[in-house]
Order: sequence, then C-alpha cells, then structure tokens
Amino acid sequence: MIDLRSDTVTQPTPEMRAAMAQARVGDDVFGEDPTVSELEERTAEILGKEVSVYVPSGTMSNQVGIRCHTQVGDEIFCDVTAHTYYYETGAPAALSGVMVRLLPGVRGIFTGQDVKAALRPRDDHFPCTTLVCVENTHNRGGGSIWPIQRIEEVHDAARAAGLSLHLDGARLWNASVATGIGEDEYAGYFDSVSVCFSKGLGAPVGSVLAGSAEFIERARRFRKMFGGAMRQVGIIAAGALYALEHHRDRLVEDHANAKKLASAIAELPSIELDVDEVETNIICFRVTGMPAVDLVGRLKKDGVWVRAIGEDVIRAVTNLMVSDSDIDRAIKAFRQVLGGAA
Ligand code: TLP
Repeated sequence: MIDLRSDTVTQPTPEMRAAMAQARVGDDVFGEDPTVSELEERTAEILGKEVSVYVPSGTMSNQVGIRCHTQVGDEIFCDVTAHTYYYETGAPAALSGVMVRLLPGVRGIFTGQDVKAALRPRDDHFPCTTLVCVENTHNRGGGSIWPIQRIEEVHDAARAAGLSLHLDGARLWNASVATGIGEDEYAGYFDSVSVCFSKGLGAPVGSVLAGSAEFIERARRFRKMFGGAMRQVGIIAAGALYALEHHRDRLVEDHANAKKLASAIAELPSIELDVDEVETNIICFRVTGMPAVDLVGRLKKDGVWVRAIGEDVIRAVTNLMVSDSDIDRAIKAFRQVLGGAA
C-alpha cells in the first residue's frame, strides 16, 4: 500500500530507532531528561527563539500557545480553514474559553487588510481581540506557503492593534526547504511558534512550542495542566532530535514527488488540479462526476491510499515512506481507475 493519507503515517527508520534505543533519559517533569533538553535547545536555536518546550502533539502545542496568549472571553483571529480552528476539536473554546473570528484567506493565506477589517474598537460591546494565528505551510490550503511579505503585512497590522502572533509551523520545515527562507526568519515575526517532528520529518511523536523565556515558563505550567508533561520522554524526543538533524533537507524529495504526482493526475478526466499550487508535499484536488470517497475506495483497491477531506476534495501527502518509484505506481493506479492513458 502506498500511503498518501498524511505525512503523519511514517514509521521511524532503523537509524532513528537506534537513536531512540540509546537515548539518555531522566524525569522530564523534574527537568532532568538530557535528550529532551537537547531537543528543546536545538529547536529554539533553529527558530531563533530564547527557549522551547517539548509537548506530545501539534494540537497541544497550538492550544498551550493560545492559552498563554489569551484570557477567557477574548477573541482570536485565524483563517477559516486553520488547523487550530478546523481540526482541534473546539479546543480554543474548551481549553482557553476564547472565541475564534475566521478570516477569509485564499488557500489559508489572509492579508493585513483582513486583520484590519476584522478589528473592532475597544468598547464594552466587544470582546478583547488578543491574538492572530498563522499556519505555514497551510494544510487545507494544499501545503501553501505564506509569502514572507504577507507575513510581514499581517505582523504589522497585528502589532499596530496590540495583538500577539502565533505560528502553527507544523510544516514550517517544508516552507523553509521550498523557499530557502530560514525557519528563524519566519519565526521572527511571531511571539510563539509551534513546530512538529511527527509530520514531514518522520519522527513518531512530538512537537515543540518556542518563544521568550517568560512565555515558555507560562507554557510549561499549561502543558502540565493539560496533561502533557511526560517523564522519561527522551526515548521519543531522541527520534525527534534525529529527525531534526537528518530529515529536513530530504523534504525536497517529498516536494518533487508531490509535483510529479500532481502533474500526472492533473491531466486525467474527473480531476481539477492546478499544478502550480502544489508548492510543498500536499496535493489537494477536486473530483468531478463521483463522490470523493468513491474515488478513494477505488484507488485503495489499487494500492494507493489517499483521503477525502470534503465531499469532492481529496488530499494526498507525500512523505518519508514514499519513494519516486512509489509515485510511478501511484500514477499508474490513478490512470487505471480514471481511464487515462496507462
Ligand atoms: N494534521 C493532521 C490532521 O490533524 C489533519 C494531518 O494529517 O495533516 N497543525 C497542522 C498544520 C497540522 O496539519 C496538524 C496535524 C496539527 C497542527 C496537529 O498535530 P497533531 O496531530 O500532532 O496534534
């Protein structure tokens, strides 16, 4: 089976497993796990932030971030398809007591003007707006990359209104590899940054939330409150550390594989796909003439596993487990199922 459902489905490589088996560990709730400390320091360094904290998931990282930036009753801004809003089980409301104002982005990318237009005056009728969340690359946007000028524009609009900025950088690694813009340059526009090791980098578990020392001290308290402080967790942090050092550069392969698959399937009947919009490792395309789930089922019988993310939208994500020859096989399966030239 060629599993293109997500880049979260990867298995740790033998080298990663060896690093995990040999990891030095300690009780991280006492701050005594040397591998976790190394991962936190190294990630903070790459992101150009003072410190960072290791958490079990990207969801927790985002939600601890939101909790730290806000008070109950506040309003936060994010794109209408942002993971923090769309896929995190209503956590901003449940865990932080905030309301989410949705901005009308294009492929997940909104403008400084969108931020300005959504702002309301400080008045007793209105909630206090305190935070803007950006997602780069943008998952439901099809792995879209925020242009750095756009980030600057949103940053300036947010700062002018006294708002904080959080970056969901679950796939920031992909953006950096694709553009050559350093993770630290992207991160520089944000007060807090969440990055994941369990997506494109292929580690089994974990994310990091980075920011100022003061912010992360607060984040550690909420991590504990949300049940995310772990004990001898260096055993999994070692996989993340290995991935961080060895799997960032190879993301170009995932991007090339995505482009190749997208270029081939865009030619097929029943598929609407703009190949130029495939910028990283995620391909989102529209299916016509049949429900997306039907096409998913037919492809699965032919050994290719993708995901319906809407009634007529499918997502395919290239990843560490998918080789160039797997892409050739996937293209063949698409052609067989949709009746293009074999
Ligand atoms: N995304 C998953 C699903 O939840 C949809 C996927 O398969 O892509 N931010 C972004 C941008 C994400 O894509 C994800 C996971 C997360 C945060 C959450 O990470 P986890 O799954 O570790 O909580």
